[in-house]
Amino acid sequence: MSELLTGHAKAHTNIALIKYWGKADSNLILPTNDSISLTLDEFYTETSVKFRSDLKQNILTINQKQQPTDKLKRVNRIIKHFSDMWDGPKFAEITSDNHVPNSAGLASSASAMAALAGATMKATQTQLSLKELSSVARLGSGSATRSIFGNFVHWHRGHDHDSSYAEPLESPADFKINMLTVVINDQPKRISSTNGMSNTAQTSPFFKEWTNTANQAIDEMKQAIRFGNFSKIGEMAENNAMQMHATTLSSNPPFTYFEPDTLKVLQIIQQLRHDGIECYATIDAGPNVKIICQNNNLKQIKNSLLDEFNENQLIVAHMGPGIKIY
Ligand code: 2P0
Repeated sequence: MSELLTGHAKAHTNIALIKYWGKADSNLILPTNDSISLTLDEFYTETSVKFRSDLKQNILTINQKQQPTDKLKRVNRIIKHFSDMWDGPKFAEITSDNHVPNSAGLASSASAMAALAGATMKATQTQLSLKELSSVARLGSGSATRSIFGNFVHWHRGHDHDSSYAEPLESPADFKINMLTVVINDQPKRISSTNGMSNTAQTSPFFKEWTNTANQAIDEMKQAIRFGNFSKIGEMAENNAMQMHATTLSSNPPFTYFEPDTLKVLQIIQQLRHDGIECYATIDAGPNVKIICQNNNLKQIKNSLLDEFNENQLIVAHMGPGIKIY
């Protein structure tokens, strides 16, 4: 077959308000708890997939740099998932442009794997619902499951491939929240999310409690999102993030993603709240703090941070859309 079969997709990254932390099945990437996220508009990945009958393996180029083939394990899974379903070529040339600045301390695997799944679906002319596509994105990276949809998203942990999927959550049309990232360290983290959650699940005596508490928080967070209750969303997100990070400190050997400046930002946030300026923190598997806030307080929050940090350490992102496939 000499004809070129191509697909393109654009997917945005997301930040979890109730975090995914722990795998029930590391092969299928089934999480131990449900999670809820917010998709961000400023950060995204655009990917093209072109199946070619002359290839013996997949070729991946990210931001014009060809990637070593031993780094393609997760990419190969997604390509194979679709190419097993057709009689066409089995391997593809994949070109990806990441608009997720490393300096933002935001993960690009979520948008990258979601865009790859969407582009491959298109190239192989497979008909899947977005819900089914979210399950396939999950095979590339857990957080990619949620990047198929825009705004607020719920990832159901499920118990097998089909039952572990994401779906969008309703929120009031005029309800908007922002995410202000304070970049503390833009270097790659020492302990990947994958390893961090695995160490924690195996050794922290609090891990089971973390899982139960996160699962129990889901309905209340969904309710807060449905009614656009900013205070409730913020409070719950901050609590959940601190609970996740408590599991790393209680692991054996213990570890933490926090750095001294991480705590400095947390103290600034607490002081701002004490002064009546509403804002809340969430932190992923790295030292950078993401501040959840609304438009009316953004300027004042930035001003307080500028006493300790530079303007170029502060990055504002807004709610973003779901995947575009073309
Ligand atoms: C989240 N994180 O819910 C959590 C919070 C990091 C901390 O999802 O092993 O890169 O590929 O499924 O998706 C980052 O983990 O991990 C992540 P894998 P992933 O956003």
